[in-house]
Amino acid sequence: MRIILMGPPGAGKGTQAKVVAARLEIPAISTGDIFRANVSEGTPLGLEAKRYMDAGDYVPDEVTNGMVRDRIAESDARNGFLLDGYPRTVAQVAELDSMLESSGHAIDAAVVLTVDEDELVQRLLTRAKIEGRADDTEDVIRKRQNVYNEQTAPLLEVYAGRGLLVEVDGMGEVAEVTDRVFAELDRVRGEAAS
Ligand code: B4P
Repeated sequence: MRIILMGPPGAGKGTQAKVVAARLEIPAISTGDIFRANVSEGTPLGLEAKRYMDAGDYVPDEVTNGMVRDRIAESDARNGFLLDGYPRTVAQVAELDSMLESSGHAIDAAVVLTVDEDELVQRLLTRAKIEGRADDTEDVIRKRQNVYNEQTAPLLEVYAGRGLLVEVDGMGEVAEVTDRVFAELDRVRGEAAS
């Protein structure tokens, strides 16, 4: 399967992506994780990305698109992949469409995790205490929520219009959310097979 996992910061994309992808035996491709790995290795990409991430802004599309294009061309992504946190802008949707078109593939589902705003902020503040991420301070969390609402929330309409949007309640225990994601993916697979 080729799946997009969407949702506001703190919705649990990264958390669910790992479990879902492992069970489906496809790679979870997290743009946030790739950026953070580059930041900690001090690569030129990491230095560029860090400026934006620390401020709660999105990394420019040109940088992000090239990185995803290279990653999904790798052999482990040939039979499917789960994109965690990409696309996040209208321009990224267009770029992903072109990547898929050139390989003759299509997205099976765009899963969006929905979580109350208070719970989102609480999760990120808790993560800040545990992981100390530079973009998990209260000001930057708010900035990221705004950037999501302005730039990424409109993408839900795009995928709904294509009949690919699957909404999953992201509140509750991690395992419960995973079960809900699989219930929806099973339904999508069932519909595709019939
Ligand atoms: P991401 O790494 O994607 O991070 P995120 O949106 O903050 O978090 P996510 O939703 O994955 O939450 P998580 O599972 O960790 O992006 C970081 C930055 O990278 C962006 O701000 C941007 O600058 C840049 N970036 C990434 N992709 C980009 C793109 N395509 N274009 C441009 N820039 C891009 O969960 C959060 C916390 O909640 C964790 O501590 C977790 O343990 C906890 N949690 C998860 N599920 C829970 C549950 N059910 N109950 C309780 N807690 C839960």
